[in-house]
Amino acid sequence: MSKFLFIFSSIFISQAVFADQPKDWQLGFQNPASDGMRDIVNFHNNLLLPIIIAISVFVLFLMLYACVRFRASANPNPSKRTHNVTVEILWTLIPCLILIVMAVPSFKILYKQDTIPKADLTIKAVGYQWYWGYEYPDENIIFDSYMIEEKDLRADQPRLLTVDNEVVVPVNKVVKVLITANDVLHAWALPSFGVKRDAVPGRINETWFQAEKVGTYYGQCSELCGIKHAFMPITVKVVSDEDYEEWLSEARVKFAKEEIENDELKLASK
Ligand SMILES: [Cu+2]
Repeated sequence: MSKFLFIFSSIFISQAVFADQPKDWQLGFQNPASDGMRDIVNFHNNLLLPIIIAISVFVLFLMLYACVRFRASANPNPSKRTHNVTVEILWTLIPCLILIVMAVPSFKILYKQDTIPKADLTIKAVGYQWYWGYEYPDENIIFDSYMIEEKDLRADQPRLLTVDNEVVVPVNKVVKVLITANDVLHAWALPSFGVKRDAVPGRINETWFQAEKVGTYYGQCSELCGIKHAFMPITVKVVSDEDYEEWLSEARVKFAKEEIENDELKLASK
């Protein structure tokens, strides 16, 4: 019963209840942490949901009305009529209008998300079977990001979502994400930022987000990519500018790409 109540209440107060990661018995979206996701959530809550509810209620009413009004005992001689031009025009025209009403704001959101503003920093995400590799091309940083096994989790870390090396980005900055893959199709997805792009071998897709709140955000590979598809999560840590600078200075040493390249050069010159 409590589960039912939770589902029921979460439909109406989902905004307030949910944080930055999926919750048990969650039905709605995660809390938006970017402008793009807020657009999506508003579009869903304020337009799609009312339309869905109105249509469902209307169809239910028609069914109940037909069951009662035309039941055999009350209506022993059914009408033989098969066509009604007015009704046929209406049930074609009204759904068309509903679709147009939905399409206009939907395209607006789509095109807004497709236009990448001037980026403050760029990261590159590469999908592998089965983990994510990240690069900060302007910072000479490269590292891999593996899921942490359940037995190694700390108490505050969510299962199947925590990784060893998180992506770290500063808050309120435009982050451009270049996405590709090295073996099969993957997809880089982060629900709270409203971001989801396919990672395609031999091709670079791009997307962007601007995180509004400091925190840790979780996503998952969203393209079926093999046996461990469910075990290559995405963790993005949004931090203040100072914390980001601090992380950068550590990461430049810990995850330096230069050495790898130098070794390759040395090998090549031999
Ligand atoms: Cu994958």
